[in-house]
Amino acid sequence: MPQVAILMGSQSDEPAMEKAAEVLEEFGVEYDLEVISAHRTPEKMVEFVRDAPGRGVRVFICGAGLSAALPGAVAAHTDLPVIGVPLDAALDGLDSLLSIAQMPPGVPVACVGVNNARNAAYLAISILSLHDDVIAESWAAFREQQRR
Ligand code: RP5
Repeated sequence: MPQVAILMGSQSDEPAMEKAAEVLEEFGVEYDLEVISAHRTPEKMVEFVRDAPGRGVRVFICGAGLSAALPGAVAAHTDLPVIGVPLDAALDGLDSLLSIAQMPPGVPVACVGVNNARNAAYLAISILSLHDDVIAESWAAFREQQRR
């Protein structure tokens, strides 16, 4: 069962967002990976987000460039944690960074650095580790390795 859903606004985002998938694979965490756009396929987005918890999804990772509405739009349709990855499609990604970070109070999106899909996956793993002893052990070992 996928515990994480990796969504991206366009096929052109895939090279950057595959990094999140690589990290999840390293930790043995199953994931869905879908191209879904808040602007181009809004109905598909709502359907996917509403069905995701029933399939086991506990955390969303959403990457988008330009106006980068996807993470916020996903957060509008779920109570689960949403991690946004601003992607550099223009303006060095500053447009996406501000769009994703500046959510209204009460509809939070955790925003990682520009193109930093790896950190989004690490954050998802740290969230999952709160209720999964196997993931918690791998996460602690990884952090310890970083310290050494
Ligand atoms: C955003 O527009 C996507 O997330 C992508 O980063 C950017 C460009 O999309 P394409 O024109 O390459 O499909 O919605």
